Amino acid sequence: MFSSKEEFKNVFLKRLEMMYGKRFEESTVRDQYNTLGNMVREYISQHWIQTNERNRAKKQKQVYYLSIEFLLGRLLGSNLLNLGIRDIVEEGLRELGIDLQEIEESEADAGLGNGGLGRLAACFLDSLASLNLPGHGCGIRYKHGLFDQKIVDGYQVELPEQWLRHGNVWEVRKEDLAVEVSFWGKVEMSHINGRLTFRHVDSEKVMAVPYDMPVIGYDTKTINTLRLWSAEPAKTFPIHKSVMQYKRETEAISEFLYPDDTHDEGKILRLKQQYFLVAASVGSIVRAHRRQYGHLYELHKHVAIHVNDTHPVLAIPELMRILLDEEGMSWEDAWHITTNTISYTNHTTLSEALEKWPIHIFRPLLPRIYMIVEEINERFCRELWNRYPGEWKRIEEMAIIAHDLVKMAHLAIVGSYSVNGVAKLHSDILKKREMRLFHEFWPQKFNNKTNGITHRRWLLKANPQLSKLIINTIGDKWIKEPEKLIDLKPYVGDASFQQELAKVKRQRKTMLARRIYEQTGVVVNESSIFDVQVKRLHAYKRQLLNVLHIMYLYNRLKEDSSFSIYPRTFIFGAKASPGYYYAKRIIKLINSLADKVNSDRQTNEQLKVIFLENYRVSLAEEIFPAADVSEQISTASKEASGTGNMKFMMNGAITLGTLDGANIEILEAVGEENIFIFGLTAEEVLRYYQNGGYRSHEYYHYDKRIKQVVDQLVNGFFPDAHDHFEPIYDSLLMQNDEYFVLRDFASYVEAQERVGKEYQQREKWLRMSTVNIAHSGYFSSDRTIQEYANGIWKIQPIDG
Ligand code: 26V
Repeated sequence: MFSSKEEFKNVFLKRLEMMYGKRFEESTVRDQYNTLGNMVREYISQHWIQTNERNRAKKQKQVYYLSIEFLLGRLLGSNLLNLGIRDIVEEGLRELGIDLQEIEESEADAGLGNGGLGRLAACFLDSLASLNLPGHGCGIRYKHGLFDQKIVDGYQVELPEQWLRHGNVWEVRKEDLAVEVSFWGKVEMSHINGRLTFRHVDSEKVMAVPYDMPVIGYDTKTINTLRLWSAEPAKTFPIHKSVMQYKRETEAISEFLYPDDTHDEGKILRLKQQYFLVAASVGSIVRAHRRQYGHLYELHKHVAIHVNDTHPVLAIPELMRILLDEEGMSWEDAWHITTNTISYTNHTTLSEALEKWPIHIFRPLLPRIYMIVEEINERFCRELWNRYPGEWKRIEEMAIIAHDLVKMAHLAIVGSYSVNGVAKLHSDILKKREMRLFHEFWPQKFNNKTNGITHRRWLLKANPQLSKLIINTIGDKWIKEPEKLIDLKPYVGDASFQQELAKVKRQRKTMLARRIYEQTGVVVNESSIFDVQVKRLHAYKRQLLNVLHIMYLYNRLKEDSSFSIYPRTFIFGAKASPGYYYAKRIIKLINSLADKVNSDRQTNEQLKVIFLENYRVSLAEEIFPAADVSEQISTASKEASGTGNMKFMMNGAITLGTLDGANIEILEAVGEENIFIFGLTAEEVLRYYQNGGYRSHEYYHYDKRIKQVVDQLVNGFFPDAHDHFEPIYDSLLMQNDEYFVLRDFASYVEAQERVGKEYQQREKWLRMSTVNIAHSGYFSSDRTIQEYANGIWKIQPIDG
């Protein structure tokens, strides 16, 4: 686009005047942002076209990653970075008196996801393009992403998110590629030329209009596509409904992202969203394939469709429907193609998150799809019967449809050629427990792909200070090959490297402290330990354990004058699902504790508690680089992987965690002297669940520290909360503490004491921090995506 900053400035000024009809001096930050965005779009357009042309010409296998969520965050900064023009742009703008950072911060986060699952999808897109792999995302263009969180009097209040308010420079509406999606109606059967045929009639049509966004790889010519579908009224309106009602119901499909990441609410609109995504995506994939190859018999050789969790799993019956009803294939041929095209990732074993749709919702909304699911189920059960004659119980447990419910995970396993978990422990639990019977039946389908994160956003972009230090120390090869970060290993004990590392961390802590002051008015001690827990609020993630420990520290500081600690700043960020009342009470608890602790002159030199509102991707980019301690304290076996743990590690924070999810693999990578592990193992937890034997009140009675903090939830210690924390108290004692908070308390306190001690051994701590950074390359999503490409999708990079 421009090889020098002079050239950039000229083009920028001219473009700004052309777009806005005003001089640069009168332009707003938004004008400048849009100008820059448009320049980038224009710059990449040729490469985008060429990538698509090359894909067609070379007939290379393509992968389509179907996901109900893509949590992208801001795009200007990462696009400039991946194009390698960020420095020129920054300098050029500086000479014009503009701060690039200010322009970047004016961009709204594309927050089309809840948390881990959606952010993983976004990291995967970045890695696919950066590895030159032909892989595209398919999702929904929600008008409103995950709600904005405000904290009012310590309580969470949700506001509708409005990322499209000022338009979206990164998208291209492609009306000509719209796809019609059918709901409701009935299925007519008839015999044509001796073949039973099915017609879906009297249906209500919805138009799915694609908005394409370019996915720009780092230092490659590859530009992949993220296709987001928007729901609009179709050309033919239904006759039995008012125009207004039809329009409202249609547009509702892509209006809101569901703000829940566990409870399957069984809402009809959610099933509509799922089928809408699937029908539009599979429809456009198949149409493109048919145009190029003339038939669909070899679809699986040219296309891989990946379903991210069970939400897009209707891709299986939808593809079957097309092959059977539109292409006239036999069931056997259609099934062969489908089950060699679709692969599936499981992201959780929490039973409340496993999707099950009641037949009375499913069948009327999607009558033909339901028939196909029924047929898949019948054939599958017959196969089971042949293999396990007489084993009714087993067959009932494995069936796709049972007790008037359609089990989406079962459909996913039966209709795909690969099923993977997202960390070793999680995949083992799937094989040995959650999906044991399926693993017995199809052992070869199951595999593990440990999650990763894009080091380009989470290190290179989020932490330019640390990136620069790493480049000055070992060069820049790690940007393309993240595992080269291991070259830092010789510097773990290097005094001057340590000094620089400490300086970088301090600088980032100062920056975060400024943000904390802006948002909360609280001044934090920049040389205190920044101890951070940022993630969705969930009982199993145990923010409560963190809180109870802080209460314990506070009590000791108040009561025992000989007790002192190295100063700590506990930082939280978390959104609670609007209907998850327990989680909302924990948010109030954190804020009540913050008020109490931060205003106590006796302790607030040593202890501060901060709740940062509206945790999201852009805020995360400020938090990870400033963290000293990474809290990963879920009940073992519950957190499938975690990916925040990897972002912290890559930025030099030390994990304080349970033996859960990918924490275990972080431990294996860094060694036990470079991580703080505590608590029950997954096996111990699962044994308790199976055999009983845990009585939380024993821990309450025998450990004075526990009794004191638990009592403080209800004894007036938090005067502004009245009886608001009673359900938390009850969960710990009356409901026997389902997540083993009290069981792990002592072990957690002890691990926290080690953290405090070792932090003061500066040289040792910096050594640990360096070891963590050095070993973080394995957790780049480049490694993960390479494993998917080789092991599951069988795709090759696009050359030249
Ligand atoms: C489930 C549901 C259920 C219905 C309401 C809407 C909704 C939205 C999302 C989900 C999926 C929850 C599963 C999930 O996010 N799992 C997380 O996936 C991460 C990436 O693999 C992993 O690191 C986390 O440990 C895991 O909790």
